[in-house]
Amino acid sequence: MQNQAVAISPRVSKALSENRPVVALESTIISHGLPFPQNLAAAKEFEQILIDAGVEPATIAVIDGVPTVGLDESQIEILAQGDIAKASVRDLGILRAKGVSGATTVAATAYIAAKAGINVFATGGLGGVHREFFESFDESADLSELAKASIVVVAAGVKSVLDIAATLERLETLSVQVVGYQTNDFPSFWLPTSGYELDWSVENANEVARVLLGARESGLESAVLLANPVPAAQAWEKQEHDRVLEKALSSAKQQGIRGKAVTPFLLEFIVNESGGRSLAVNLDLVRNNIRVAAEVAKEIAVIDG
Ligand code: PSU
Ligand code: MN
Repeated sequence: MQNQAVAISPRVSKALSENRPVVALESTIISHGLPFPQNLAAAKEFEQILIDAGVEPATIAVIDGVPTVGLDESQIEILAQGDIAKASVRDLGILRAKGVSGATTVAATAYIAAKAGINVFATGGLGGVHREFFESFDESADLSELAKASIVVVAAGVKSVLDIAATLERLETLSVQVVGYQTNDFPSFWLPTSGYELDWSVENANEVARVLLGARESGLESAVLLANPVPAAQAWEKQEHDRVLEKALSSAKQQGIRGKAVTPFLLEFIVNESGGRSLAVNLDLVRNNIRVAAEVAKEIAVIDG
């Protein structure tokens, strides 16, 4: 495996070579986005949802310096213990030089998955432009990397701890193709809506597949961000959501949290302050995104197979 740009597990490699559907999953959500031990159970469950749908799961992380596509159980356990670097694209060379492991963000996962030839990637929420950007200059590398990865990313929009309007503007500037899944209202993670209207929506997985292939036929190299709202029955209650988010933001400010620590801090604070309610919604929306991603991957395999 040495000197290999990306190490692909035999299962994923076989599925890809046989043109069977594969869905990539990120690992920062496991190490920094969900609390232990729920994260370990969730990581295994996420893969199982894909297996049950007849799709090969490809959880992605950097293992001992090597970007790895398709993890085994012991590697997933290491991620879930949490004592691992959060890795974006800029960290890949450093991790490789040092031979250390890292959990990949949406940015790094999309980058690696696209290199491996995977067409679909499911996550929870995308990083974005933080509020008070003009003081912090904090914009997630998720946005600029999606400009360069030809892959469908299924996500429940972005959290309203971010500046949603600014995030959508940046996605436009970066030519990331944003489409709502059966909606024209961009979802805001725990809530199915944000009030920000999207230009385009798609009705089914087949249409999503054709959007990705249409983009490639047009010579586009950017991602398709499929904005998939959490079902209304599973969403967080708006009033409680607003209260907890307000508190999380002021707490981050008070404690001077900066850089890549911001997103994990907010997520952990919100889980605790909501008494676990936000976590339940978070898990439901990821499950929902994975199910949709599985359907999209199957449609691409049929059309492109
Ligand atoms: N949003 C979530 N859960 C997460 C993340 C974002 O609802 O776990 C993670 C993803 O891995 C995403 C990363 O790529 O945080 C973004 O971090 P930053 O804002 O530091 O770029
Ligand atoms: Mn940031």
